[in-house]
Amino acid sequence: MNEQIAVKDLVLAQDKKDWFVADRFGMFIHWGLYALGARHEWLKNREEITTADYQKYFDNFDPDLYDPKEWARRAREAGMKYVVLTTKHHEGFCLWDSKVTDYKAPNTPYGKDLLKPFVDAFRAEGLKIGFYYSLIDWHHKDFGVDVHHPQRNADDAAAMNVGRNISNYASYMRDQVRELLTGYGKIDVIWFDFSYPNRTYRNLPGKGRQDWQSEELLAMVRQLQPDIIVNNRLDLIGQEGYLPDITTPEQYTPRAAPRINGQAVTWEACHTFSGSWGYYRDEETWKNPEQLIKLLVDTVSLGGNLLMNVGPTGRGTFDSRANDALAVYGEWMRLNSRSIYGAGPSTFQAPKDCRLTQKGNRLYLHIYSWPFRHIHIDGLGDKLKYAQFLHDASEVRWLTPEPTVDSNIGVAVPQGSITLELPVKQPNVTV
Ligand code: JFZ
Repeated sequence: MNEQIAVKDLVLAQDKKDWFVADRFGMFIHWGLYALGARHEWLKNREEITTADYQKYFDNFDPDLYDPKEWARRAREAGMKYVVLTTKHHEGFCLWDSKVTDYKAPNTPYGKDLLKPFVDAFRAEGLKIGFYYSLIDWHHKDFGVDVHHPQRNADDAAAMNVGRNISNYASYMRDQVRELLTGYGKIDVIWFDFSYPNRTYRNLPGKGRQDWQSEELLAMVRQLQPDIIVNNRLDLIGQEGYLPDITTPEQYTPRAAPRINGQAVTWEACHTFSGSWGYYRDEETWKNPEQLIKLLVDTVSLGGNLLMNVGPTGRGTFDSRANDALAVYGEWMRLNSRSIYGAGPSTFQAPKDCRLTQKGNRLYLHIYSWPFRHIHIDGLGDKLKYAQFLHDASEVRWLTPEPTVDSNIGVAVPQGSITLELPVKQPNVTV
């Protein structure tokens, strides 16, 4: 490793992230050979499938209905402003025409590169482009059997590592990332996944920054794409002066905005429609419309972005459940996106069963459970100039000071609170 590289010099300036923070909502896409297995993108690991047995997916990969223009249109209509695509997931299969491997889409029955048309289509719809690139690679000959490897339980697991040279793999990754960051114009996000340096299983190790040669990889990324946002999974946290550009909690909405060493950080929650990331035909854990909208609002109210995942099918389509979920976002965002784009956490305290987002001096109240007529908000007394519903711009009136009625006797009403007067019946907010 090049000792000259100081990771603290590889941190992206905050203003380069302004677009990301304002955009708030992106589409994650997990697509690879595992779409054919249609039972989780980790199936090679979960079922301990050998590379020879996994070959059937490569030999049958032919997404004849692939139409990235349709994907891009659906993403834009859902209100998503950027996209992150798995150019290579843990299985090692590459969607683009990489010069350093044969394990790529152009060598399958499909016979063509999938990435260039993807990038063109999403850019044409005005979305920013992100590439997910897996650090884990269960196909590469120099990637040793480790705690997460499909062959971790093989009797000869340790012996299988003889002759494997992880530094060849690190150099292969740099070659591939160089291809990705030089062949497709300006790339806005790169999402490396993932490090597990301290895990062990049956004497098998984990992998982290020494294996990936993370400093060198990151330095190369910065040199090729100076404005690119790099996620936090290179195992560099804790290195002198280093802060990741974004922090990426996964399938988990934190109770408060994440911090590193007490410092607020730019962050992005990633979630799925169905539970798994890759297309999973029989999964029964699809989120309902209310959960979908709340994930977005919860995240933005804590100052984060939401990266919501679709797992396309082996024919290259979004299945109907994914399209329905995207339409839920589209319908909601058409009327409510003002509370999302450019918005963030509020300086005011959200009332019970509510979330607040704020953009400048505009406060957005998201009511999760419709009350009988009254919502009390503290601290707004002399600040509130006008209130309206977002969906139809109809006026909402309020009482200030908050009335002191019999039921309030003995209750301290905070100074400066107001009481919104809502209709008894919740308006249909998606008309
Ligand atoms: C990773 C991938 O394994 C997964 O398939 C998907 O791509 C997701 C977005 O990222 O998921 C992880 C990453 C880290 C852990 C678990 C799942 N971890 O550290 O336990």
